[in-house]
Amino acid sequence: MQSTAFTYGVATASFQIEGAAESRLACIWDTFCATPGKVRDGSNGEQACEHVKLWREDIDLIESLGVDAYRLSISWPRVLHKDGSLNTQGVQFYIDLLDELNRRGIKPFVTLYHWDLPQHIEDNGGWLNRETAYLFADYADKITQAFGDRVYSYATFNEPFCSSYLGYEIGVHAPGLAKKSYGRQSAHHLLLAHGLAMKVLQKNSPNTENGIVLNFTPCYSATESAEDVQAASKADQYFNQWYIKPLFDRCYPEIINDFAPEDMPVIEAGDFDIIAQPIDFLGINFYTRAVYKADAVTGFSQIDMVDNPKTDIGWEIYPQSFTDLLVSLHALYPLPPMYITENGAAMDDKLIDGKVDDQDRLAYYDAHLNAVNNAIEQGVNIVGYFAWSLMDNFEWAEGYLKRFGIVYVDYDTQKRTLKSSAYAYKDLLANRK
Ligand code: GCO
Repeated sequence: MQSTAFTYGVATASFQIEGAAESRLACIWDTFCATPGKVRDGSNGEQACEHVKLWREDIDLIESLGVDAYRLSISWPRVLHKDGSLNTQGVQFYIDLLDELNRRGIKPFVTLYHWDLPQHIEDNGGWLNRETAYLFADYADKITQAFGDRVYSYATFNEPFCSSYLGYEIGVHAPGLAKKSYGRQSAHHLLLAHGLAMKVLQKNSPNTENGIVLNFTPCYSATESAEDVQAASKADQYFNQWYIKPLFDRCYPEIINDFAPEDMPVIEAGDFDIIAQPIDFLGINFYTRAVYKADAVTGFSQIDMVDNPKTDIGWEIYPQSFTDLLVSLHALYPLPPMYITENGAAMDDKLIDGKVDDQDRLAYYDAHLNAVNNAIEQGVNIVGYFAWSLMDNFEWAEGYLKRFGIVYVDYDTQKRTLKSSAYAYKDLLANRK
């Protein structure tokens, strides 16, 4: 796998690092953070890593790692005004950043939507409103024209599962709504928005690699019993296949046939033809797996693998499931080249004498890079890998309590410190053949 053609990078997202909330519109995560009890440490994204202020130093940091690429996201509320016109100051921030990345030979991988929906659009129904899909396509149109040829790759969405299921179905992410039909309807509109925006990208930016980023939590059955095997399959359809199957097969998985009428999303004629636009790449985000058993009420329920190793956020460490996932997707769909757009671990880091010796995270990366390599050896077309994350940042409902960075951030001083995992990544990249 260590051929020079393989792209290695680090990833971040706008709301999680930027700060400078005063120079953009409010988004759904500002509102969610301001709602008591939603974010564990009661924090918000107002300062975060102060990346808008410190971006030049952050690019130095990225360059010092020797990566080929940097995956970032654009804050929709920073680049458009309420009337949909471009906010030139916000756009200029990204243009300067993109120019600097290009000047240093670091390929910009740009995600258009990493969860920070402008609040005024949410006030009009957000992703439950079909109109939002068209507003997204308009945003994609304007921003791609403004960026010109500065971008190497565009992803329409990051993890529509999280936006729809976590945000609109169980309410643990912004906007915090909780109803099954909301989850399914928002998912449909996010996928529709993806398809509409892909058409825009193909027109405005035919020379970039254009695609989407999906997250997968492979589902295993607790036992070999037929009931548990079926439960795992249903969970997989609901949490994973729901977001990829429409892209290739123009339909939702068969579990939709189990739905009560009131849970069914409204799907208009022709929607699947819009959704199933050809993509140049598929981005895969992977962190962990889940194990299910049959449940008489819900069909499937997740069980805790109590005895297995876990990261600081409680996610089981099971690298084999990463290989299994990649191999299974390859078997199920006619996939374009894939990038691992996120992989990483939250660990309980300690800054001691100016050092963070995160051997646990380093071992996670080692095992998961091996898992990717094993998939490549089995014929899966994986062309790049991005560590999540460049630096510690705002971890959504966990606030600043969970650290995913390969670089440590002291939020009081904004000092960045490379962890052992960052040095190891740097060595890996420096010693490529
Ligand atoms: C994700 C998000 C990241 C998270 C990471 C760890 O795509 O889920 O891209 O924003 O920080 O996954 O939870």
